Amino acid sequence: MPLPPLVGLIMGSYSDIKHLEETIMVFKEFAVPFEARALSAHRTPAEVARWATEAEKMGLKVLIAAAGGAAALPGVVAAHTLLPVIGVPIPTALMNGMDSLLSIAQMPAGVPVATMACGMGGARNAGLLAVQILALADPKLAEMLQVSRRQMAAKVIERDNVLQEKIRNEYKI
Ligand code: RP5
Repeated sequence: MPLPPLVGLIMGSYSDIKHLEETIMVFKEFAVPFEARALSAHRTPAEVARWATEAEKMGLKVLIAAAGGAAALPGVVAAHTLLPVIGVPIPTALMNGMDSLLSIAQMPAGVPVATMACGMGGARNAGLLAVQILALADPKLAEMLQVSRRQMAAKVIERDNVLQEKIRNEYKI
């Protein structure tokens, strides 16, 4: 039987899913059970309110809300719950996602949304921040995060060595 979801991932439209693959990869990597919904703050406001209001009762511990353009979804979700809400700005054709980023980041005092960067990095960081929040109460997840950070650092060092060799060989310096 699948484990009950701990993270709720909500997106403003099914069309957003292609920008959230990195978030889902993080859940796979850390074996974190999650549920995904595509509901709009503007087109289906009642469903969004119901989902966000019931999220804590459903056992979810952290929510990720992604939206593009007039991206009200993360703020609306945050207005209906005390669970931490991570906002992911979806890139847009008109303004490369600057519209999404500012809509999500500029929350009024009292209702915070932890806003990620726009683009692939932000989508991955949303998943990682959710895992870090869960890891506060889960030492196994915390250890997995430590391993992941060490692996990331090792890759950077490896590329640094490659760079130095390239400079020596190609530029003869
Ligand atoms: C936002 O409007 C969604 O999050 C999506 O990024 C954008 C466009 O939605 P669709 O018109 O593709 O459904 O609410």
